[in-house]
This record gives sequence, C-alpha cells and structure tokens, in this order.
Amino acid sequence: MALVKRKGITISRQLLDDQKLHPEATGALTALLSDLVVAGKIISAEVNMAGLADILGQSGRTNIQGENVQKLDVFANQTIKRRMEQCGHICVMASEEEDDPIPSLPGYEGNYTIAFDPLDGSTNIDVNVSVGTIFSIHRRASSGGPGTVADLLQKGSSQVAAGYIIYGSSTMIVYTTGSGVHGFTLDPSVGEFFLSHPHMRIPDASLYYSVNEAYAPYWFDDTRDFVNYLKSDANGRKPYSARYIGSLVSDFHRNLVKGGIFLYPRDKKSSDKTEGKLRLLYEAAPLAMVVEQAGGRAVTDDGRRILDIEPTGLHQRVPLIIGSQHDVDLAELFLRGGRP
Ligand code: P6P
Repeated sequence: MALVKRKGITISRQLLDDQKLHPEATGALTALLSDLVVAGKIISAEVNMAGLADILGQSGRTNIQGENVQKLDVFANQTIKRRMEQCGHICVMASEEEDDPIPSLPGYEGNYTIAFDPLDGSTNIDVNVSVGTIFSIHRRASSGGPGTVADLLQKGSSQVAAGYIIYGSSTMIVYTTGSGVHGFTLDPSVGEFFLSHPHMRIPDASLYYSVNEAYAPYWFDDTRDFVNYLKSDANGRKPYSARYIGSLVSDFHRNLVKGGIFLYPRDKKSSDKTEGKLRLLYEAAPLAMVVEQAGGRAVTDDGRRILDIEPTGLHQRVPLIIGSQHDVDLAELFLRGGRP
C-alpha cells in the first residue's frame, strides 16, 4: 500500500497558528471553527454513504428559494445547526435552508454569527457530482444576549473567517481568517484533516470559464461579447475551455486551484432573478473573501466589489463574477462597454 504522506499539520494546529497572529484572540473563533470541522466530518461521512443509505432524493419540501429540498440538505442543515447552536460562540445563524434567523440555545450565545449554505449544489448528489458547504463568520454587532438580523446583515469586508467544505473525490476544507487561504484534506482512515494546500493562490491568468450557456439568448450584449471573446483566438490568444459543473463550490474550487473565472450574471429573462441567482450572505461574500485572500477578485456585473455590498436581506441575491484577477479585470472592461 502506498505510504500516505500526511503533512503532519492538522487543521487544529493551523487554527491555533492563525490564532497566534491575533494577540487579542481569546480562542473563541478557533473553538467555533473546530466545531464546524466536526460538522464537516459528519456531513462528509453521510454524503459519501448517500448511495447506500436511504438519504438520496428529495425530502418532499421546498425552501424559501422555491427549490426542492434534498434529504441530504436537511441532514447537513440540521448537523451544522446542532453543532453551532451549542458551541457557545454563536449568537445567531442564517441558513440557505431556513427563512428566518436561527438562534443559539439560550445561555449558549457567543460573540460571532455564522451564515451558511449547508449543501450547495445538492441536486447533483444523486448523480455523484461534488457538492459543498459554504460558511461566513462575522463578529456580532450587538452587545450581548440573543443575536439579531442586524448581526447577520454585515458587509463581506467585515467577515472574520470564511470558507467551504467540498465533498468530492476527497473531502477538503478551504478557509481563511484573513491571513491567506489554506486547504486541508480529510484522511477518512484517521478522521483528521491534514494540510494539503498551504497558502493557496489563484493563478492570475487562467484556462477556464464557467457559465451556464443555456442562458446565452438572454444575456446582455456586454456579457455575450465577453464570453465570446474568451472563446475566440482574438489577438492570437489561446481560447479558454468551458467548465461548468453546476455546483458553485466545485466550479469555484477548480478555478481557485487552476485559475479561471465563474460568472452568474443578470440576464434579460430572469424576472425572478433580477439580481442573478446566487445569494450574497452565504455564497458570494464568503467565496469573495477566499478569492481575494488568494489574489483573485469578486465583483457584480455592474462593477461593485462583492465585499463592499451592504446586505439588505438574509437571502438577497447578487450577480457574481469571481476568479483570476486578469479575467475579472477583463470582464469588467467588457461590462463597462469597453473592448480590448
Ligand atoms: P444553474 C446549485 O443549485 C447552485 O445554487 C450553485 O451551486 C450553482 O452554481 C448554480 O446553482 C447553478 O445554477 O441556473 O446554472 O442551474
């Protein structure tokens, strides 16, 4: 059997190293993230057994997004809520699966909030495509006791931690606490996450673009021209390859590792998606913190920096253009009406 070369650094050790970078730290964020890691291990075990357990398919419910709720969505949502409500460091939560803010258990309130998408892309579960948990953590704005909506509706630039857990060919946690991005791979034989991708940086140039081209007939002209430019060999440049999994975490993770740009722009058709489809609080903002910490960019299709957007609602949607700096710069040029 090949010797598995585990880099001896566990995620627990890295969290402590990150904590040391902040002299004022009390260890609460480290404890919070450690509990989130436990939730990730529990969800990973269930996702990887989904084909054998009676946990595939739909739960028969629809969520606030109007989407059919998969059984694993429910399981992942419950798992994260249970860990977070009693960890003693969260005052209020927001979940993609729940209409309203979720309180901590009385007496267990702490100084942070968490917004999460428990299992993004879960319609892909039944066809064995990678899915993921996305999380965003802020320091509370209110002074004490149960948290409020205002504690949750904070700009992405004030996140203290953000990241995702991708349940794919292996289970990985990729996170940042503002001092770079680190990736950890779960070794299921010992149930521990080991540092596998230290100091992740997204390549400036890239090879891949990710967009659902089924919506091309409804794109605004600048979006259409940008995507066509990526596909062309204009000015002797190498055309990009299309990669679209339809699972945001998977598309984002591939672009983070190999370089690339992901777009979910507004279009003329989407009356119900006037701001695109993806949600600001627990999809765009956390991934924007990760990508900026890794040297990339994240903007809307009218040039707003994702991390500067003042949230107005828990499930607010935003157009999202995210990935390699060069590609996002180029997208911005087109979307301002410019051309190279
Ligand atoms: P479309 C999955 O449902 C999701 O929320 C993201 O993971 C993914 O990027 C997007 O929707 C796919 O949307 O409209 O291309 O099917």
